Amino acid sequence: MANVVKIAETLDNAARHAEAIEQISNYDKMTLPEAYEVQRTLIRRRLDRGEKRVGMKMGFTSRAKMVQMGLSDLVWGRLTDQMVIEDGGVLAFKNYVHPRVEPEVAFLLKRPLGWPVTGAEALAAVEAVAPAMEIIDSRYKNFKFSLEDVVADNSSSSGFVVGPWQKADGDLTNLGMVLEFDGRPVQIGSSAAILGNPIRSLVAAARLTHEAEEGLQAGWIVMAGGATAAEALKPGVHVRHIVETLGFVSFTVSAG
Ligand code: OOG
Ligand code: MG
Repeated sequence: MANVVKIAETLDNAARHAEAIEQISNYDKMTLPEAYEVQRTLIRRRLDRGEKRVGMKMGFTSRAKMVQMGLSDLVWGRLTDQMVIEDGGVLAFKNYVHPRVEPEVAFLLKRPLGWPVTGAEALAAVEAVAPAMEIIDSRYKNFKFSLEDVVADNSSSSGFVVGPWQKADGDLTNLGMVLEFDGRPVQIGSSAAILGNPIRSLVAAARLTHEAEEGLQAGWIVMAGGATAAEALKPGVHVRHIVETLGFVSFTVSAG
C-alpha cells in the first residue's frame, strides 16, 4: 500500500517551494483511489493552513490535452482561494516550477449538484459562466507523469483566473476561443473541444465528485478543462484569452 500521508507531504512541499520532484510512480506503487486519497490529504494540509475551498477543476476533457500529455482518462482537482489570480493581475513566475496556461471556461454554481444529473439540470444550477484560464504546474520533473502521479498532484492545478461572469443563457456549444501571448494568437480552439460542450464537463464533475462522496457546492467555481494544448508561460508575457460572446480575461507574468 502506498504511503498516502508521506506522498501528500512530499507533493505539498514541492508545490510550496516550487521544486520539481521525481515522479512517485518511479519508486512507489499507487492505485488510482490511493492517488485521489493523496490529493484529498494534500488539500487537507492546505485547508489546515487557512486556505478555503472554492471549487474544482476538470482535466483531460479535450482531445488536444489528452494527446499533449499522453493520457486519456478524465481527472479532477480541488481549487482553493490561494490559487486565484485576479483578472488583469500579475502571476509571480518564481512561485512556479514550469507553469503552463490553458484556455478554459468557468462555471459558477448557484445550487449544489449531486448525481445523477442531466445536462439541462446542470445548466439550470449555473449562476454564471465566464472566460477563464487555468495555470497548471506539475510538481514533477519535465512535466512528466502517470495518471496516478498527476491525480495525486491535484491534477497539476496551481492557479486560475476568471473573467467577467455572464448569464449562461446563450449557446455554449461552439464558441471560438483564442489564447494570445503579447497580442499574438498561440492557441485557437472552440468550446466544442471540451467534451463536445463544456456543460458535459460540469455533468462529469458532478459525477466524479459524487463518487468521491463530496459533490459540488453552491458558490463553487468549476473549471471545464483546457480546449487546446497548454502553452508554457515565459517571464514578462501578457496573456489574454478571448471567448466568443463571453469576452476576455488576462494576466501578466512577472519579469522573473
Ligand atoms: C493535467 C491537468 C489537465 C486540463 O485542463 O486538461 C488540465 C496536466 O496536463 O498537467 O488541467
Ligand atoms: Mg486545466
